[in-house]
Amino acid sequence: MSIESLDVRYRPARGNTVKTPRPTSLTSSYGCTYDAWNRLVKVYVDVNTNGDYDTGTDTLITLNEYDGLNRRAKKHIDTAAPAAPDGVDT
Ligand SMILES: [Ca+2]
Ligand SMILES: [Ca+2]
Repeated sequence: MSIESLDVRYRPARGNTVKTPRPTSLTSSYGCTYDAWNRLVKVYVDVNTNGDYDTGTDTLITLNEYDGLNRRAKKHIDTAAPAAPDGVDT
């Protein structure tokens, strides 16, 4: 596989990566969402392939929470990812 075949997409206005290859399957990808301060908030499997995160449909594998000083205060992860993502652990 060549680097040119990877599907990586950016949101041009802000330069944030909105689609990135999965580590275990480079031909598949994860979606990424950011808040108004360009902080990575969600990484998800776009189950319905519409390019947006949909609660209840897409599988969330990372959820980051930040404090008022832009520090990541909490990171929720899906320990089943990347092999078999089933949503962030509670
Ligand atoms: Ca979706
Ligand atoms: Ca999980």
